[in-house]
Amino acid sequence: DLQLRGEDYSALNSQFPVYYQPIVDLPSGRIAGFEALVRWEHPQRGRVFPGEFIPLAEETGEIIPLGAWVLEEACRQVRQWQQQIPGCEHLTIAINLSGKQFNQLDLLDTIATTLELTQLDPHCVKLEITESVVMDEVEAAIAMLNKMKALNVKLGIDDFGTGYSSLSYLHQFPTDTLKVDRSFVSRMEQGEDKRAIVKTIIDLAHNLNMEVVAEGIETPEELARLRSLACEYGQGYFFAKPLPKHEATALLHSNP
Ligand code: G
Ligand code: G
Ligand code: NA
Ligand code: MN
Repeated sequence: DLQLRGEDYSALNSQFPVYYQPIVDLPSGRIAGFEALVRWEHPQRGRVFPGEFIPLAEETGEIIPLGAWVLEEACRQVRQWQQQIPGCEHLTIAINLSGKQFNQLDLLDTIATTLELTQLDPHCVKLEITESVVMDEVEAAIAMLNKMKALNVKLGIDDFGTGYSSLSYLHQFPTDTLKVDRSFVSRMEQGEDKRAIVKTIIDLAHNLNMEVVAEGIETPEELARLRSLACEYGQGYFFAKPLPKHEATALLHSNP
């Protein structure tokens, strides 16, 4: 019963609000940006989480207009924060792309049009593709990533470590960031061997000139360890859950 029309923005705004989870610069503790995470406020069922409806939207193709909506709404919002809140001039926004979006050449036009419309600096936009999507058809993925890179946006590999990355390909990806999957972060306190995995991923990323975002930071111990491993950015409930836009706005005002 997911029914969407790309042009129906007022319905999209109320039924598919975009939430924002802070991404923190670990050395300074300041908010560097947000990840956009869509929700579905279903008129009958109440709030539905994306883990449930994104796969459905992928199957039906609705992910194309829904994804375009999230991209536009999030870019517009971040541009507004940059302009209206002192110290937020360089705020970034990370946006998830599904496999179906990534495999459509139209995506390039959608990105270019959205950047033009919202006047957001492309360097402030980071598009996240999961490891399993880029590894599905590696050569085609590299070609697409290079076309996206030509639009001057930043690129990130999401959920790193959960798929089957061929290390021989990783250096060919024009990506700026690796996101360490939260399953690795949450296991760090279980022992030295678990910590070694996180350290290895971070060192690998740095050797490939990529920055690292650690997902799912929930405790001060995890935060301290990630700082000591020179991880650049962190995200997780320790800092904040995904927030509706007015709460994210309030947080930015109180966290200069
Ligand atoms: O917020 P939650 O933990 O339920 O999100 C689950 C997953 O849904 C996330 O890992 C993310 O990959 C996916 N997701 C959230 N928002 C979007 C979106 O706008 N587009 C796509 N393609 N996936 C999203
Ligand atoms: O990588 P992906 O796009 O799937 O990750 C985003 C999802 O992770 C979001 O849906 C968000 O709700 C969830 N998330 C973010 N921080 C934490 C955390 O600290 N703990 C847990 N369990 N989930 C988190
Ligand atoms: Na993500
Ligand atoms: Mn992830």
